[in-house]
Order: sequence, then structure tokens, then C-alpha cells
Amino acid sequence: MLYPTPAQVEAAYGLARERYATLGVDTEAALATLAATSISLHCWQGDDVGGFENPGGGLEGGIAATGNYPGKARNADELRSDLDMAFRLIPSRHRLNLHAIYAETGGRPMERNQLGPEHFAAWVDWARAAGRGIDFNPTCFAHPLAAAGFTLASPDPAIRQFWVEHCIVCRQIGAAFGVALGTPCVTNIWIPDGYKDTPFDRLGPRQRLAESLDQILRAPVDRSHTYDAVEGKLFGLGLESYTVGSHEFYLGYAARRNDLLLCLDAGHFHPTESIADKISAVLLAVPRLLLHVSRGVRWDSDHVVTFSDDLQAIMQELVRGDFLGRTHIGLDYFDASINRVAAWVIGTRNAQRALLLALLEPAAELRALEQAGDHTGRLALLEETKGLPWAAVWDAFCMRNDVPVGGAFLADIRCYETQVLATRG
Ligand code: RNT
Ligand code: ZN
Repeated sequence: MLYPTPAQVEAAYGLARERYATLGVDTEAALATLAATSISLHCWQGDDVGGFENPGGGLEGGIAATGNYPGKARNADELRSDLDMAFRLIPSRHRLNLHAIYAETGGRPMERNQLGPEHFAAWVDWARAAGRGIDFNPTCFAHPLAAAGFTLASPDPAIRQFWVEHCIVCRQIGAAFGVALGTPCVTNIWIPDGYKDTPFDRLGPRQRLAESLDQILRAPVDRSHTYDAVEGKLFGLGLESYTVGSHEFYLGYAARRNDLLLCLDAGHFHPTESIADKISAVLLAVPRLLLHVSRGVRWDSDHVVTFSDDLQAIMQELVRGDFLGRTHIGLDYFDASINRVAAWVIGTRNAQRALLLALLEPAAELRALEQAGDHTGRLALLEETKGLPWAAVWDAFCMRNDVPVGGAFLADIRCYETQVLATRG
């Protein structure tokens, strides 16, 4: 027997619940919060950020998916089928994060500033049937008008106007998702603008970006149905020396306006920086937060999220600061070197496991120790919590949600690989 039986899961959970109760932790309350916290799965892991705009269209803008594992989704039906498979193996209900290049235009070429909700009708039907929300992103890369390396900060007014219009239609599409699905859509703007080599003028592009954003956000859109987010970055491939939309730029911009979400992508900072420490600071300045949970390895390499200290620290901050209600958790990575469905499942389950571990912290006692100045006791208890039987609580959560317990999900993925992915040529 490779994985525990239902009776074993129940028995282990019963013991774990008692153990946590002695520390003043209510495992049922933790499970209820975990069940209520949805994560936005990034559609782009399923096809290496290709989209359906033009077949074989390459990735640009300083991001790259590496690897050539067979079976990537070639069209929207295949992508939805792969996502369904992933969602079946992830406990509780989650959202989908779409990009504009996943529009379905019936084979007709459609400029990005001409897109409308009708081009996403099949996605909405699919999401509605599963009770899922959708989040959205303008695609300001992999396009001839992004080829010069500048979009919303372009010195060319015509190029800038094109991308402003694209972002405006995307906000309208986001609002339509929000209305159709009864849950607000987060529409997140990330642009690749920047220079490979040292610029002379760092200010001009940032002034143009701020003007473009002002213009985009002036467009009338029902902001109860779409929340606007902006995502900064340290650098990209070929943009090593200057990124217009840096963290400081967007933090300042969002703090000035007070009506935007700031997006923190875990791969978008210096490798020794963790976004966990930024969360409490940023949420003092902006009303809501969007997370792109990712894993940089040496650079913004978009590796599958593992159960790392970084991930655990992020989730601890969300729980300790009582920030879950103001935070939208999304994933952002694209690994083309392994089974793509497994990449979704492993990364999402890890994010949930880390959230559960954070929800199971003996918070009252830790706070009391800290407030009493007992740093020895704080250290001792924090280290003890790492060995508490939280995995038994996780197994119970999976079982209650009718998804495979432990690594049993891999057998289902292997089966899907043989029956579906392997037939894609
Ligand atoms: C790029 C940003 C951005 C993208 C997606 C595809 O560095 O992280 O979020 O990954 O929009
Ligand atoms: Zn991101």
C-alpha cells in the first residue's frame, strides 16, 4: 500500500487534531479557511505562454519557457481539458488566470486593441459550469508592436496608444468576466519595457508609463467587477540594465492612487530578497495585494513552486497579518521540461500546504512569547511547529475534497499522459 487508506487518514487526523488542540489551535477552523481560499491558476503553464493568436508564435519580452516536454496544449479545448485534469487533483475550488493571447477569435486574426468579451465566451461558459472565477492580463509582449522593447512607455505615440487601447479593452473584458461569473476579476498589467544596456534617460520612460496608466485607468469600467493590478519587476532577459516598471515605480504609483492592487511576483526581486517581508509594508500603503507565487532560481526563472521556506514565509505573513481577505493569490511559473499538468498540481498543492501550515501556527502563544520579550521561547516554538503533524491535516483535507491523498495524484497524471497528452504528436 503506497498511500494511506481512508481509515488511516481519519485516525491520523484525529490524533493531529488533539495534538494541535493542546497548543490552542483549531484544525477545523484552519481547514475552513483553507477551503475558502482560492488560488488563481495561470493558464499559461499549459502551453508555455504560447497563446492562440498565431501558431508557433515565440515568447518575447524578457521571459522564457525552457524545455520541450511532449504534449503541450495546442488549442483552447486542449488547454481546458488539461486544466480540468489539474483541477480534479487539487482540493477545493480555484480560479483561472487568463491572458489576452488566449482569445478565441474563430480563426480570424484580431488585433489586440479590438478584443472583446465575445472572444472569451467559451472560457466563461467553461468557468461558469465549474463555478470558477477568472482573472485576466493584457498581453503586452510577443507582438510586432512590442518588438522595439517598449509598449506603454514607448516613445512612439502610435505604439503607446495601441497598448493603452489594448489595456482598456482588457479591463472591459475583465469587468465582463466579473459580471458573468459573479466574482470580481483581477486584471493585472505587466509590461516588458526596458533596456539591455545602461540608459541615459531613466526618467522619460517612467513619465510616459505613468501617463499611459493614467489614461488606461480613466476609461470608464465598473470597478466593482474588475480590480486593476500593476506588476513590477527587477529585470528581464535582454533588459538587464533598466526596467521601466520597477517595484518602486509601481509601489509609488499605486500608493498615490489608492485604488490599485500591487502585484508582487516572487521571482521579480534580487535573489536574496523575499516578498514575504514586503507584504505588511505594502498593505499599509495599498488597499489590496496580488501575489504571483513563483520560484526564481538564480533569476526570474519561473520554476514550479516548491514547499520552500520562502513559500512558507509568504503564507505565514498572509495569515499572521490577517491579510487573506485583501490578498489575491495567483501562481506564475512556466516549466516546459516536465509534465505541464503535474506542474500545476504540484505548485498549487504546495501553495495550499504552505497556507495550511501557516493557519496551524500556535499564533496566540507565539505572539505572547514575543510580546513578553521571550525570544528564546519564540525560537523554540517556531521550530517545534515545523514538526507538528500538519501533513495528517492536509491528507484529511484532500480526502474530504475527494482528491488523491499524498502523491497518489501522480498515477492519475500518468494515465492522462498516456491517454491524452501522448496523442498530441
Ligand atoms: C513576467 C511577469 C508576468 C508574466 C505573465 C505571463 O515577468 O511575471 O506576470 O509571467 O504575465
Ligand atoms: Zn508575474
